[in-house]
Amino acid sequence: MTKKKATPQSKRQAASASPALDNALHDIQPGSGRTAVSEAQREQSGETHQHIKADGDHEDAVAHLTDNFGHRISDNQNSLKAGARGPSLLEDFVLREKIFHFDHERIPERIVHARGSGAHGVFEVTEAISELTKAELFQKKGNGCPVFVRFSTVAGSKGSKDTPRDVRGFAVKFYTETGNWDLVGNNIAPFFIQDAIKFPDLVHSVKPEADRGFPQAASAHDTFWDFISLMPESMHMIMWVMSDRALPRSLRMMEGFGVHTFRFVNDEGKGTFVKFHWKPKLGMQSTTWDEAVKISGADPDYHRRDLHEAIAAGDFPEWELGVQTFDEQWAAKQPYDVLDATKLIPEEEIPVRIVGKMTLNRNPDNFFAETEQVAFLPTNVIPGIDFSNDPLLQGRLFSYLDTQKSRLGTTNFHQIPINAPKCPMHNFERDGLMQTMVPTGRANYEPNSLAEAGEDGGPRECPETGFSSFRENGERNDPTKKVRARGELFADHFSQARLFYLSQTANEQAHIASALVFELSKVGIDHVRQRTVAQLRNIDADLAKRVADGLAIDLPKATKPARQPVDLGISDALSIQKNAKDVLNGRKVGILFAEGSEKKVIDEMKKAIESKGGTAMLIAPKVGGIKVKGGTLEADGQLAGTPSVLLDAVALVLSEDAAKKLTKDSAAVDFVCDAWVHLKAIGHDTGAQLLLDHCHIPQDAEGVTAAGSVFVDNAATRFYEREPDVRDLA
Ligand code: HDE
Repeated sequence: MTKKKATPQSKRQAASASPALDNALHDIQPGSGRTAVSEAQREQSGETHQHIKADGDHEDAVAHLTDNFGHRISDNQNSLKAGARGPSLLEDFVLREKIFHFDHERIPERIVHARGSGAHGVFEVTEAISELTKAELFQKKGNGCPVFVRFSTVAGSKGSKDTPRDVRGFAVKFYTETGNWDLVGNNIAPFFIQDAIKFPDLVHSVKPEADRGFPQAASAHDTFWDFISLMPESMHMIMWVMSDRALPRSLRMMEGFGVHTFRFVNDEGKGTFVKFHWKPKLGMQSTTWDEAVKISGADPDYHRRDLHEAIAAGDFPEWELGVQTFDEQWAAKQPYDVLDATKLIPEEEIPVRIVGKMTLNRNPDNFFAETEQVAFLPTNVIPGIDFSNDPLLQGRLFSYLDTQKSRLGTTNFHQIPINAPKCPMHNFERDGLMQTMVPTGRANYEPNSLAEAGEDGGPRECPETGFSSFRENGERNDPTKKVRARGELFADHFSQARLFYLSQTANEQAHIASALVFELSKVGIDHVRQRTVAQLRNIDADLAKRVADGLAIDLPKATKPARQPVDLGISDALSIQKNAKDVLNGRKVGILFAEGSEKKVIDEMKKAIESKGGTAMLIAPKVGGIKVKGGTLEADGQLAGTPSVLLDAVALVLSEDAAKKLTKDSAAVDFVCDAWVHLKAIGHDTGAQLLLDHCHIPQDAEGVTAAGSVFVDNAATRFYEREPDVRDLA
């Protein structure tokens, strides 16, 4: 394709020929930001290009179109083809990335509350309630924080209308200094059901019917009313849903409710039940049903548009936050259960006390990034606000975290800016899909003592200011206490460690001591070695001493056990060696041979091994047919590739000449020496003696015998007695 240079004249001509290009050219005003450096022109085949002028500012990185990895794009109108009329080329990474990204633009919509409209705002405390809650936010009049609010319908899909007869979600995320607090409520005070376990049934029944996929965003159909008619507990909410509350005139004109009974906890740890209310500054207004139906045709985005336009015009929507608070004694006297989410507390019984004001003052910058990706979690509470035992609320505490994983695809959804707290957050959670944080250092666990070694040890828990669950359940019929604690006897950390150690054979104990020496020798932090040996002293004094000796350090003082260990004696069942079976089944015996070996000896040994359930493996310097005395033999494994570490016992059937030759082959020498130091049975014929001598293996050593039936028996075991001769154990 030849490029035609755009002259001012050709631009004018093109502009007059196309309204779209007219607009593009209209955009291009000197000094109007990005477009100032671009110019529009038509290519030969008529497509419009808006590109940086040849003599424009090529240093201006922001103005230049790039792919996701920062490569500048020269042509965003044409894919790369084999000739102007040829097929597209696979190497066109610009095309492929663009389409790939587009193909994956959608994420699963919310199962309920899919259609929503969001706004940013601020919350301000208008009356301190420190006597009720220790929540930092409510300690002082004038305290405040940013918020993000998402209003929603419940039943309809993401693209459904704004004005069905439906409940409206009223979810507020408070970005407080002590963490996010999500008050995820509705515009209707009671709920349909009393227990979380019924929620999937409720939602299935109201959603489009399973076989036909309709009706959309409507409760007026068989399955919903079938379910409701069998669910008398829903009748209270049904009253509200059939009322004009389900037809709000504007999202700005709805009340909001926390629905559940929550709990305030004050500085002294005293709990007070609380129900939350949002009161709109504009009061409540509704449409009529007929109006709502017609609005859904005339403007399906009626509420979203209304909210957006009001905020854009500076007519900021406002709500007051109110609380109804009461104690268990009061609750016990009511003719309903305050833990039952299908009930409300009449305001005439307990007036709503106004404690704060919320103002929505900023539209989202990006609908997807904010309104779609916002993830509310009823578990997001702050110290001073806690849950009640409402069984519906308890189910929600599980559900919301869970749903975000399938909606947003990653456990790191908290890193999406709209979900991230605006206060500092630090912990030891790591990695996972779409991780964007790059934590430094190696403290990804605690407790740790890395700080003592001059490293960053990371953050620490705080019983003073950290969230600690309200201890007394307090509710009727439930005297149990919620604690983060363990039973008393869990504090005995050493008795059974001692039982285990003392139950081992002397050789096994030496292995444990040596393993500790090895591991701790790899530890570069001195105080960690010291502390570990100090812990060992509570298990067995001798063990601690052996390890300290092995590390060449002074024996440190024992750590103080949380609970004094007791002597539990010895349990033979804990030892491997005491319970060894010494059978050949499952074990592999290698037979090393070479040219000139006795075929008969090899055949007989193979037969004897297999008759006892073992596997015999022939190994030779070469794998093909090897001439042996009495015929030819093929090996199963080549010597260099089949070291004796892969075998449980080894037999050496070699002519003297072959043995002599093998003393010069490190694979053969390692084969024999390793079998020896790994305490394996070794069988050999007279020819192989030369190789054994070369490896300094004593003639009458334990487990080293002639390659006959004794060897086959030996092959079923390991010769731990030999160990002191081959290894210096701790
Ligand atoms: Fe929800 N609810 N819900 N819900 N709910 C969701 O969470 C769920 C309940 C409410 O604008 C989901 O992030 C269960 C009561 C609102 O993003 C999901 C139960 C109340 C929103 C979920 C309930 C609500 C949701 C879908 C019974 C009023 C929209 C996507 C135990 C107090 C929040 C998501 C937003 C959203 C589950 C009951 C209000 C599936 C299991 C009661 C306002 O997790």
